[in-house]
Amino acid sequence: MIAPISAPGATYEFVVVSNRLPVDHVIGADGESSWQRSPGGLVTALEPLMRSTDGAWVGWAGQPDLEFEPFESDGMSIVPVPLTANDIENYYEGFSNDTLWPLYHDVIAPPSFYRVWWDSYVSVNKRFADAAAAVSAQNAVVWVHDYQLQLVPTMLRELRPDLTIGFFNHIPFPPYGIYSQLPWRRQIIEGLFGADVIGFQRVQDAANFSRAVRRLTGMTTRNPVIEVRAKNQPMRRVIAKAFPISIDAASFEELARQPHIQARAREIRDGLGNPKTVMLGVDRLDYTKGIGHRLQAFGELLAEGRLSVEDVTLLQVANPSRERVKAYMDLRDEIELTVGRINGDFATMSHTAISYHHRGYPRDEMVALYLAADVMLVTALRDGMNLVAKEYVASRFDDTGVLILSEFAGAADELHRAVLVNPHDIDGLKDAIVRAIEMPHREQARRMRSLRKRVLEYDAARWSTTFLAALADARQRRSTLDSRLDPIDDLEWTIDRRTVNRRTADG
Ligand code: GDG
Repeated sequence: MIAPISAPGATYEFVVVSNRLPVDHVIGADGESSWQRSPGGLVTALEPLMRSTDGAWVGWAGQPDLEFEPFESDGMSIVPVPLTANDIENYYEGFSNDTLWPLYHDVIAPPSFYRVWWDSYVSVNKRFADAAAAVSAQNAVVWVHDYQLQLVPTMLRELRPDLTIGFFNHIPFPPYGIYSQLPWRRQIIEGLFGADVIGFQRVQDAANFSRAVRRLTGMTTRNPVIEVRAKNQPMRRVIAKAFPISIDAASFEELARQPHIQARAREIRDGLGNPKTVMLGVDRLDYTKGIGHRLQAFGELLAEGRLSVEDVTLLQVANPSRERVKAYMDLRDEIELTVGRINGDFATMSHTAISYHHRGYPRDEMVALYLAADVMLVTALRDGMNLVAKEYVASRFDDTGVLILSEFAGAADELHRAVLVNPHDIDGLKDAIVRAIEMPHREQARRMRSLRKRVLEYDAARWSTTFLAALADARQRRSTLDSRLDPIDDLEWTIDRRTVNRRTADG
């Protein structure tokens, strides 16, 4: 249900800031415009909290050159930030998706560095910071999300020193040797410093960040605290720590238990000619996901006769993504050429090798796919977390199925009982696939039980509660500390270890 906000100029105790809103503005074929929920994991994790705390969500509505007034949607206040077509080209497709994304994912694709993109990133981040400042109540908690908005924390703190600010990075933070390529490497670090708590997916990401802090600002860090003192300023503590994101696991299990979804899973298998084994890949069509490596391994196994299309089908869902960015257009061509070749070489009149689908599906269908799959292939070359791996596990309520998981996905830190692979090692990947296909049921069940325990315990609610508890802690500390932050260029960052120890001892 959508209604205009009753009180213009309203402010909120809890504000979430992300590039995209949890609702998309869509214009239908008839020219009529409407708002559609985009039920991502983040919305699911934060929705109950937004409702109970009188929260607002600040973000872009997904359409260029349109301005909207704030409105209410299903008990949430929505505060749209307008972006022009130019902003989208430079801030979003350019700096976010063609500079930061490849740089933060181990330069799997070469990042482009254009000053005009950076300028746009700065000005759009300022617009988000201004919008968040305008709707935040006195002493509110603001939670900023992801790599598109890394300058917002400090911009916001300069506008509103009273706020408690959290930042969560959904993608990896790269090792210093890679991060240091960024011409604006110092500005980004300084942009993040306005936050009280900076969350990462993996312990390694937080460590990479702390190292970049030491190298670029000369500060000493004491895990997880970066306690800094600017010249003539009181001490300020920033926490940089891993808070691995998760899914609403119970809702996946609930869907998986529904008879009509189970019937649909059987129908999917029938449609594939009922092979002994269905393997599944579900990814945004992105070069970080290692789809090509997976296809190569499968193609070689068929060529060597270790697998046959009568027995095994690979079902690959490739959700369209960033289709205006050149690297993504090239990737699509490459993947579809490979799929075509493998099918051309190995499919029979009755059995296809790869059932390939370049589109997105409703959530029910996703769960039916998870249920239909004996083996789930997650072969990311680098991934912040990979929620698909967790969704597969949450859906397998009968403890069957095998998850093959790249050690370069954040999920590998938690899902130890998956069959872990290095996707660059094609021979190793091939052996893992064969092992998964042949895995006895007892071993599958042993592994799946352990995976499910982890995913059901550490779900999205636990993730957001843990992060917000760390923020509440920071807020408590801030009430006793003056936390004004001057423009960082004027600062001489120093650390006084004796003061760190004293404060820790004093609690
Ligand atoms: C970024 C980071 C991190 C996919 N296709 C369909 C569909 N999906 C859903 C999946 C899953 C989500 O999209 C994808 O999440 P991932 O984690 O796998 O990957 P990214 O999109 O790259 O996400 C990643 C994540 O942020 C969260 O912090 O884990 O590392 O890169 O939930 O189910 N959903 C539906 N239809 C589809 O066709 N309904």
